[in-house]
Amino acid sequence: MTIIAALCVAALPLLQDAATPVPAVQVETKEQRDARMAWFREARFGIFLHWGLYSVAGGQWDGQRVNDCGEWIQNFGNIPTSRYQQLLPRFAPTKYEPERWARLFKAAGARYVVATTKHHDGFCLWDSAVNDDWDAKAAGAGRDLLSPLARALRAQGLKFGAYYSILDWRHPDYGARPKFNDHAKGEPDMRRYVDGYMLPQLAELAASCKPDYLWFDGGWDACYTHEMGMQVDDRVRALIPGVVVNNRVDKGFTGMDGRTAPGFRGDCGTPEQEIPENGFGAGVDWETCYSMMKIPGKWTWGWRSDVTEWSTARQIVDLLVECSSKGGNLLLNIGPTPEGEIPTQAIEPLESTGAWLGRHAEAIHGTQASPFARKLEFGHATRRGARLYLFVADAKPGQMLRLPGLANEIVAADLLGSAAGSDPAFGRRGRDALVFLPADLRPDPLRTVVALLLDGEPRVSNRIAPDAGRLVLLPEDATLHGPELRVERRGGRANIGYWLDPAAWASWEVELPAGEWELKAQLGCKRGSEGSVLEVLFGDELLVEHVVQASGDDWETGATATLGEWRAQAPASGTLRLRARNKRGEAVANIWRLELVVREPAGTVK
Ligand code: H79
Repeated sequence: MTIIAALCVAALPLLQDAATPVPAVQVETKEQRDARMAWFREARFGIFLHWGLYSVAGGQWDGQRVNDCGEWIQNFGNIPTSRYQQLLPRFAPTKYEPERWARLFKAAGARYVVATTKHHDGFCLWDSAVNDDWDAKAAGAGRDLLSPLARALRAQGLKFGAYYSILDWRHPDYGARPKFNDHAKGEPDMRRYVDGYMLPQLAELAASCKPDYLWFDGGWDACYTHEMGMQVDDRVRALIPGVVVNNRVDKGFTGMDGRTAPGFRGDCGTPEQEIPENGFGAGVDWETCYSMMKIPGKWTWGWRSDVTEWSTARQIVDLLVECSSKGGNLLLNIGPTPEGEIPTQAIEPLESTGAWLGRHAEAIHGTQASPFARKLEFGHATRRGARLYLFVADAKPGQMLRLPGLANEIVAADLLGSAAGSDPAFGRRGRDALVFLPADLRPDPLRTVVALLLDGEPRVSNRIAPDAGRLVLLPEDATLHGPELRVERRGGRANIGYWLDPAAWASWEVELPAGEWELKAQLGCKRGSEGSVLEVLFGDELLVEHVVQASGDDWETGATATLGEWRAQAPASGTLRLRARNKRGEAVANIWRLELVVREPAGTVK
C-alpha cells in the first residue's frame, strides 16, 4: 500500500464524522443490497396511515368544507398557525388501541405499516425533545403515540415504517415559510432546520421506534438540496443499519410518477395514486401509495368527515395484483379517526382482502414481475421459480387464456384458493401456450388464480406475433424514437402523436410468418396537413409507402386506411419501423394502430 492510499483510508471515518456526504449505498454489494431489501420485496402489501391534528378537523373549518386532501387543510383553508393550533388539545385519541390496529393489518395480509410521524403541518406524533409545543405530548394525547404502535406491529410480525415530512409549515427555520405561518419569527435558516431539527428528530425516532423503513416526503421545495438529501440519507443509514429509505429523501424524485433520476439516493421509487404502465424494469424496487378514501373527484390521505367512497376488497385486490405483476408493492392508505379508530368502512374491505390473500399468498408474497412484457388479454401474471400465476379478471367457465410467446412446456395447472372446478387444461397454438379454465368453474368472487408449473424458469419471447392471422401493433407497445413523439391518451384510447419532427419514428419487435400480408392502419390527419409520406420497413427492407390523407377537421378523428401489401417469402423475426419521409403540415399523422392481416399463409397446411 502506498502512503497516500493509507492516509486516505485513515481519513475516511473523519470525513464521515464531519457530515461530508459519502455515497453510503454505493459501497454496498448486490448481495448485501438484496439481503437488505429482501423483506420489502417479499412483502408486496403494506398499510399507510395518515394521522395527526388534521384528523380532528376532518376536512371542515369554521363550519365550512375545505376541499382537497384532509391533511392539507391548513394550506387549502389558509389557516393561520395561531388558529390551527386550537386543534392541539382536541387531539385526544381515547379509543386508540394499537394492538387492535396491528391485529387488523395482520388479518388484512399486510406485511408492513408506514405511519405519519410528522406531516407537512409539522405536528409530531411522538414526544420530541426538540419540540415542546407541537407534539403528541403537548396535545390532548399527552403521550408518545408511535412507540406503542411500533411495538404492537412487531408483536404481530409486521415491519414498522416512519413517514417523515421534510416540508414543515410551522418550523421557523424551514426555508419556504408559508404566508399562513404567523408563529415563525426571524429569518429561516434551512441548514439549522436540517442539522438542528430534522436530524435530531430522526435520531429520536431511531432510538424510540427503530423504523425498518423511512418514508420521506415533501422534499420538493428548492430550499432542500441534493447535498442535504445525501446528508440525511447517510445519517439515517448510520443510525439504523439495514433501514430501507424511499427516494423522496433526495431530489431525484421528480414527480408523482415516482421515478428516481440517475445519481440520486433512495432504495425505491414512490408513485403516488398511480401504477406505472410497465413497472420500472428489472431490479428497480418501487411501491405505489394509494388511498382507499375518496371525496367527490379526489382522494384524501387524512381522515375527513365527508368521505363518500371507500375502496372495496375487489378494488384493493386488483391494485395489489397489478402492482405485484409489475414487480412493485402496494402501500394502501387509511386515515384513522381523531378518536384513534380505524374507520368502520375500511374494516370489511381489509378483512376480505386478507381472506383472499390468505388463499392466494403464494401468488403474491415473494413473487416477481410477470415475464410478459405486454398486457395480457385476461388479466395479470406473477412468477416464482418455475411457477407462473395467472390472475383472471371476471373468469368464465371454459375461458381460453393466451400466454403469448411462452416457450416452456406446462407440467401442471391448478386452480388456487376458493375457485372450484376441474383442473384447467392446457395446450399450444404456434408460439403461444394456452390454458383453458374448466367448464365447471366456480370463480373466486375477487380474482380467480391459476397456478402453472412449468418445465423450468419461464422463457418468453416478447416479440409481437400474429394471433389468428392478425398482427396488431398498438401505440403502448411501440418504442418511440426522436424528439416530441409520444403516446397520447384521450378518452381511454391511445395514439402515437406529436409527430412534429419528421425525423422521429416508431418501432415494434415482431415475428412475421411467411405469407401474403396486407397492412392496415388507423390514423388521422387534420385537414390542411395531409400529404406527408409514411414508410413502413421490416429491418432495412421498405415494405410499403403511403401518402397521408386528411381524416377530419381536428387531430382527434381517425380513419382506417390500407397502406399496402407484400409477400414475405420466409418467416422472420425483426424490427418493424414506421417513419416519415417528410412533413407537409403541422404534424405527420396521429397513429392509433397498425394491423397486419395475412391473406394467404405461404405453403402452410394446418
Ligand atoms: O402524504 C400524502 C400527501 O399529503 C403528500 N404525499 C402523500 C403520500 C403530498 N403532498 N403533496 N403532494 C402529495 C402532491 C404534491 C405535488 C407537487 Fe410537485 C409538489 C406539485 C408540485 C410540488 C412533486 C414535485 C410533483 C411535482 C413537483
